[in-house]
Amino acid sequence: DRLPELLRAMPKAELHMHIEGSLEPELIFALAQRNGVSIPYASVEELRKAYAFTNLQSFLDIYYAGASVLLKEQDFYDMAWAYLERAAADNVVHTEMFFDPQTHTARGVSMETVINGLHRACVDAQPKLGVSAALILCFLRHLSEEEAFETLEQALPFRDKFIGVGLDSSEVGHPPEKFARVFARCRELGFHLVAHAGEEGPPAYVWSALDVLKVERVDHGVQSTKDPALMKRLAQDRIPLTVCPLSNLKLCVFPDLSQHNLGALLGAGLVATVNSDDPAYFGGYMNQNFTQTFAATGLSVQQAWQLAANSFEGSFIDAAAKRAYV
Ligand code: ES4
Ligand code: ZN
Repeated sequence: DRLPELLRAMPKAELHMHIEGSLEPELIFALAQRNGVSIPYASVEELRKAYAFTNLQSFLDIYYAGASVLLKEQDFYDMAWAYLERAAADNVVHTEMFFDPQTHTARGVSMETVINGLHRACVDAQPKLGVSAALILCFLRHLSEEEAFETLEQALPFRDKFIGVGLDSSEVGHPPEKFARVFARCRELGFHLVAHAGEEGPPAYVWSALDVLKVERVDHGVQSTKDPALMKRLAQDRIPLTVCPLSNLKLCVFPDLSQHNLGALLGAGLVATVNSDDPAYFGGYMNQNFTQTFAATGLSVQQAWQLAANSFEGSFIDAAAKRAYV
């Protein structure tokens, strides 16, 4: 069976990963030591054992704790570089990385430190790894829209270093429309717009991400299959869904990978893609997401090529470069 080898070898784009979710326990411990930060785990093994989640919130609590070791610009560079090396090993040739500035500015780390460290790794990735890398700033939806506006203000001096904005963190109870005004402002400023919607939340949140926030892409969106009218809209407008199978498995969105609806999304003609989300926490980078999902669901060689083509179609690379891949 040569399908796993094809899945590993095919060039692909990653459109949904949180750079803070690429921090491996070993790097968390190394940075904690380097910065004199104490973390409530005695060892790498003990920390890894805490990676047993029941839902999104149980993961987010540990994810924010892990990010507390990041203080200096070099820490952000080292984290991004470790991910970019893993991405290159999986034949990811383009990646759009989310970052959560509020997780850091709330601890007294400056926006400049965060963005400069991450951006320097992105710049180095093209010549050194053959990976083109871009950044998307995410607002934390459990915080207020006013705090999102303050974050945008702090980031605007560095606007040439990120290509878009997104919306992440605790979904249920924090619908997209809570951020209508700040997304309208980001749209005026010319940023690309994406939002997590329909990960745990209802199809109504996907509708409002599209119609209120006017996002170009929906992150996750797997709950959309519950609403036939929404499926039709996503297919007609070719709105990409950035699906994260191992994340969905680990956060119990699906009881088993064999129950995942990626095949149904592709079958309905949607521009679905495969992504790693928080690879250090969910048990796999890009190629593990592809190989495990294909093994569990029986997707075909043709669907492998479709997913690779979708990843470039859904990306924010310029139109001429896109045509070379799709
Ligand atoms: C996230 Cl899986 C997921 N969902 C929502 N927000 C997030 N931030 C990091 N990973
Ligand atoms: Zn995510």
